Amino acid sequence: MKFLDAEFVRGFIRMANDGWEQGWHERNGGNLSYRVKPEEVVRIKGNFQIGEWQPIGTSVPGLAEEYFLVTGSGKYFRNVILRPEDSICMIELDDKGENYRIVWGLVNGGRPTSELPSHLMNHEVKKIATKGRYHVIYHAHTANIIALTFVLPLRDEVFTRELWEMATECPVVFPDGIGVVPWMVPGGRDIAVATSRLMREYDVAIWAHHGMFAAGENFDLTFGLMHTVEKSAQILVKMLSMRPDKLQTIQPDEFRSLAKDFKVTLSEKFLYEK
Ligand code: 2HA
Ligand code: ZN
Repeated sequence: MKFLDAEFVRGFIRMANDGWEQGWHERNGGNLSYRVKPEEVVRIKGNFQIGEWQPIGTSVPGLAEEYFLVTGSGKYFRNVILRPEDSICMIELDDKGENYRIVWGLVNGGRPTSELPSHLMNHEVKKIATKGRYHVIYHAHTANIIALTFVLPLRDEVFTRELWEMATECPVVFPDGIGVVPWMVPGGRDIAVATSRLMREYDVAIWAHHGMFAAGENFDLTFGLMHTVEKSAQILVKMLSMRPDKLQTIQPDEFRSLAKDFKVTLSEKFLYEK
C-alpha cells in the first residue's frame, strides 16, 4: 500500500489541516504525533527509507521499538495537506527507547518536532494508563486558553472548574479535569517530565502563556477534546470581557446530578465552594 493511502496517515493529515483551519497553528506552531499500530506498520513497510539513529533527548523504554507518525520541527501545519512528505515523518524507536530513526518523510531534510520528548513521554504514560488504548498526542497554540493563563491562578482546580462552568458538555467531555504547567522553557526534557506527570491524571495539560497538550484514543476524540476545551475558554473570555463576575452559573450540586445521569466521576477537588 502507498504510504499516503493508509487510513492513519490520511486521518493524521486531516487533523493537522483541521487545526490549521481553527487558527491554532501560526507559522510553525504546534505539533502532532500518532503511535502507529503494529498492523498499520506492516501495511506500509514497503515504503520505508531508513535513516540514521539519533538521540531522542529523553528515555522512553515503555515505547521501545514502536513507530510514530509526527510533524517535523520548523514545519508549518498549513503545508501538511499540500506536501506531507516534506512536512511530516514516521520514526522508529530503538530497543531501549533512547534513539529514533526516520523511516519515511521529511524528504528535504529536518528533524521530528522540537517537542518530541514531551510527545513521547506523554505517549509512554498514556500507553500504560490506558493499557495501550491511547494513540494520539496533540499540541496547539489555542488563543483563548493562552489568554486565560494571564488572568486565572495557574491551578488545575481553578482551570477545570471555570471551564466546566462554561458549557454543560465540558464535565462529560473531560471529567478527569485539566492540569496546568507553569511557564517553562519548551522543547526539552524538564517540560516533558512536568507535562507527562500531569498526563497520568488528565487528558489535557495547559502550558502557561504557550498552549495546550491533549491526549486521546484516536484523531476524532483528541481533536474534539482540544476543540471543546478551547471553545469553553472562548466562552470564558467573552464572559470575562462583559463583566468580571457571573450573575448565575452551574452549581456544585448540579455538577453532581449531571455526573450521576451521564455516568461520569467528577472529583470533589473541583467542586469546592467559592
Ligand atoms: O513550534 O509549538 O512548542 C512548535 C511549537 C513548540
Ligand atoms: Zn508550542
